[in-house]
Amino acid sequence: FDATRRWGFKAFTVYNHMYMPLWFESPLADYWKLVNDVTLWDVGVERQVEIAGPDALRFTQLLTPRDLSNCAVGQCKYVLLCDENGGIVNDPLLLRVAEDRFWLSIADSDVLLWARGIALNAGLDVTISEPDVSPLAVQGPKADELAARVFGEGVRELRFFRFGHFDFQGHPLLVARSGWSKQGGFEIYLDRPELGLALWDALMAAGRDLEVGPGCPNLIERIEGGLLSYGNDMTRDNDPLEAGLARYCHLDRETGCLGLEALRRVAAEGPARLIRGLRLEME
Ligand code: THG
Repeated sequence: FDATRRWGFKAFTVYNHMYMPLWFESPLADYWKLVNDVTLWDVGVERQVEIAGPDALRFTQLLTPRDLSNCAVGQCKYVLLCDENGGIVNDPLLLRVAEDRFWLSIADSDVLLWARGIALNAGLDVTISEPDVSPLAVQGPKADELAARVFGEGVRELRFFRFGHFDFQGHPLLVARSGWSKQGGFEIYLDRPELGLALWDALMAAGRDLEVGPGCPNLIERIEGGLLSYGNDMTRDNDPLEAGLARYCHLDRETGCLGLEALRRVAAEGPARLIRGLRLEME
């Protein structure tokens, strides 16, 4: 955050009770830098909600209609969290960091309280917490080159939605091939707050000839890419089927989850409304 201030963000919003930059030069100039070069995003506001313990898989599976049985350690999945009516509570990126430990990298709503509340009466052996882990996204067509310069050539081998650990100044950092743009890139899950400035400065220095610049989730690019923003495009008043996210719901499953009956009803009747993208062809 201090680095983004130093690099001069022009506006910010509040996301998960924290400040998140909205643009640097201008939304349009930032868009072109993201699409042509590479940008660093402080997305530390995407907090991790950690679910750990012997019943971590069973409990996490209770929170989302997406089937997690085939989720390997080292894999990410985009998941919807639903309430008992099928309403979307959040749409985090899930990381299976260990056999019995998941991180939900959350959008803007209070998942820690939601999950801890559900755990009270679930009768499952889990511990739910918020580790101090702050993602830094590296997004844009030159992201592979930049990441390889800082983390080594091995980072290029990461497949989409997979993560590994890569050395930074003697400390292994979790690096995933993911990010909230369609330009490609990585997210570095910084678990050492004291290394934040060093990490930002190292990436900026290594990418000078790549024209690296500061950035943040870009409204123009993510709408063009069809990425939905929780709290803006959809809220708890929408279910995943009407949000066009049915492909992330497995309703024929045997294990129960919150909202399953409601979603099955919507699937049988067909959603009453649909959130759709619209392409305007300009002359
Ligand atoms: N990174 C991290 N946390 C996050 C986001 C992120 N938390 C909030 C928000 N973004 C979660 N929302 C999304 C939405 C879409 C994607 C990622 C996070 C995404 N979707 C791919 C797509 O649509 O092409 C693929 C999804 C899939 O096939 O599973 O990447 O960005 N840490």
